Amino acid sequence: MKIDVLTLFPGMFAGPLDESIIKRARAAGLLDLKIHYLRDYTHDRHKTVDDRPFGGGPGMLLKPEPIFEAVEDLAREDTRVVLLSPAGRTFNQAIAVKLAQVEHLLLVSGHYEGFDERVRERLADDELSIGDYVLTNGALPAMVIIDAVTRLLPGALGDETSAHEESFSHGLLEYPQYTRPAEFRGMKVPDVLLSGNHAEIAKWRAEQARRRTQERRPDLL
Ligand code: 4FV
Repeated sequence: MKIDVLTLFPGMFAGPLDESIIKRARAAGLLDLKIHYLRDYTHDRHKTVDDRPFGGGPGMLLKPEPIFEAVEDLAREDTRVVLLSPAGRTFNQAIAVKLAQVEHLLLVSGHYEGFDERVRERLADDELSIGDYVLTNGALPAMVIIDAVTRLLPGALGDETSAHEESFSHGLLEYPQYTRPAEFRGMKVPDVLLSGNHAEIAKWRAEQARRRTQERRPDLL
């Protein structure tokens, strides 16, 4: 999979995407990730990417020209151009699964008060928000999406099954899990998990996942 990111803060991407599973996926050629600096698509001495909103109002907006030039430079036929903004549909596991099947993803991360509307109208195939809160810029949302999508790429996770047996994979929250020691500070692991009776264990886990989802996220049911 190829992911290109357009951002005003390329430095923010150094670190989170150079560790663990993402690092291995890049080294194994499962993910071809490139970060692009929006100011590289400007032509004036001040490398201007923003301007005041027509009609007045607080703050600045991202100008259309640098973003159009960047997308026209980086996008191919099969590219899915995704804007990151609080006005987007809320990102979730189902969307991550879909995006993991895309050949080429171009993530456009916002800043200031947002994008000139013509970027949204003409360039965006999709617009995603990682949650109903306002961040300083779209770099973290881009990293969140890259992380959630990359781990779903075949071969990215050591044990493929883990991607199938996790929260949201069946629309439910995950069941409680335990590892050794079987007793810790008087807290015992549920006997059913020590029974070796896999049918009973599966039944218990399904009950627990439903109960936890009912309690914490009835909206998922
Ligand atoms: C955001 C979000 C987000 C809004 C103003 C960047 C900031 C600035 N992006 N999910 N929540 N973006 O808060 O995606 O443009």
